Amino acid sequence: VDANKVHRTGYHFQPPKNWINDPNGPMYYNGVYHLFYQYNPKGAIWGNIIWAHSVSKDLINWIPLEPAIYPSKVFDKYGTWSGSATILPGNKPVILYTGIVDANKTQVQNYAIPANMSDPYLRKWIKPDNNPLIVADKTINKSQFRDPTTAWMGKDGNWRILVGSVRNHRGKVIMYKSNKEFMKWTKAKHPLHSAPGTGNWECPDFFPVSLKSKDGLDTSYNGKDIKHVLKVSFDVTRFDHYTIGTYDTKKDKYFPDNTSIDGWKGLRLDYGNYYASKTFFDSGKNRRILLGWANESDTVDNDVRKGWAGVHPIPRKIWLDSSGKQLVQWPVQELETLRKKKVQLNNQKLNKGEKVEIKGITVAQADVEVIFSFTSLDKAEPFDPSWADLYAQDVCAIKGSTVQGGLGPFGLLTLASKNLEEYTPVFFRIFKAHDKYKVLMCSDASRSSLKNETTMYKPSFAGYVDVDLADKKLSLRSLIDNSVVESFGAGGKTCITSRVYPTLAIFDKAHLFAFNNGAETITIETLNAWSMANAKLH
Ligand code: DQQ
Repeated sequence: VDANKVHRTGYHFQPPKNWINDPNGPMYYNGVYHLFYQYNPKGAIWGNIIWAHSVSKDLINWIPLEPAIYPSKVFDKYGTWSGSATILPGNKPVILYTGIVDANKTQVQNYAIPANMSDPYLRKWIKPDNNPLIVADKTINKSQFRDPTTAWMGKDGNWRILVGSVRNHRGKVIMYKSNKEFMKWTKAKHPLHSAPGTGNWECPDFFPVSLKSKDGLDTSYNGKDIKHVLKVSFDVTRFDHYTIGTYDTKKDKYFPDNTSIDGWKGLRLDYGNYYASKTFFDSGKNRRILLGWANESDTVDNDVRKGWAGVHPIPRKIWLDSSGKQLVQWPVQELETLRKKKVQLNNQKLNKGEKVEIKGITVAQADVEVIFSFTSLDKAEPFDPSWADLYAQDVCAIKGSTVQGGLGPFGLLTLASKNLEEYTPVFFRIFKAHDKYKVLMCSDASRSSLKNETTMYKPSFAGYVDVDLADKKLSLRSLIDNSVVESFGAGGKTCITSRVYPTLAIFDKAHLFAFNNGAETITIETLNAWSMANAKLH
């Protein structure tokens, strides 16, 4: 096999070669989904960044187009960094992006518009000469001032956007307002929000979610029965953090609910390798869609050797959980068109130490949905109070899939070699804390590869799942794609994306098992697994 091809994805978005990072300016326009993304046309490491462009009818199969935005003017000569699209009244799309203007990485906010509105794919974009639209004033650190959001219109008819920044370790989103012409932006009196000790905030995203329905809302919607979500990418942790809160339109400020922590230990969109994400409102299907970026976790040398780096996780529908306390995400239903051969298990018991192999499909490129059940919570292990200060990830590193437990660990062993020299377990472990049960979900890369480069990143990613165990069931879905394991616990309440590089468990040498290493017997109520066809990615 061609070494460059081993870990390429079959249905997770990636171009034929070179480096990619953030999704940019996603939008649904005249029946077409547009994806722009940060791309290095010259190699497999970050640099020379342009906006590459692909379009799709289903968010799964993509048609590559020519680059849309690339350095060419004084206001973006040193780089065209991340940004967002807004569809203005009259059905006119406009892109806002960050231009790098000098070797000191001075950042300004620019706009671009389609050159030819009758081209259904909007291939060519113009950057008018009245750019930049926004430059940093003297209170702003001009090399940490980037990633404009989709604009929203307030009740006063003025547009608003956020730009990510930092001052004295206080991450913030600076708000700018413009009249309806969209061309004259002034800084608002206060940032929409900020938080101490969080470092630089990249790729902010600010959007309304419904308290009543899983449908999405237009970014400018500001009626009744909604909450707002502020998501920012923490430069320091490299995770996408969010809070749910109230947008006070009079003060033009955002107040997070105190149902989660507003900082490093708060909620994350994904507890794995997932960064610089961005949502958009899909008016075709009335849903909000989340796109993100999963970087390599192999060494830079290996990235260069294989000639590519970075993939995009599957686009996810995103909505507010009925508790109002967190978001829920699920792969877009269009993904299911790639499902081919199916195998099924029903009512299969797994006693302590048992595992069952799932055979008959291409398990290195598969979609697996499973519902586990158990008859009692009595055997749940005690939750060590000292773990309360740790990240879930640290608890997973202590209590891995082979450490026998009470209720769990149980789950899947993905991308496993025949004799388990390599495997990436995705599993649950249920603890009893003083007044409630705590469900830990792990996607543990520590034994994913026999490759042993010291700088290779093999984290024991994990998050807690805030789920009602009254029905004594837990569900898990994993999208396995050669070097991607993208998992959704409890219907998408906790999501974890891992990048792994097996050397034995590749193609038809990969195996898939369900396992239980806990004293409580676990039942696989149903397990459906499908071979996944290749998507048209290029
Ligand atoms: N990537 C872009 C920046 C952004 C960062 C540069 C996040 O605009 O802050 O490629 O990954």
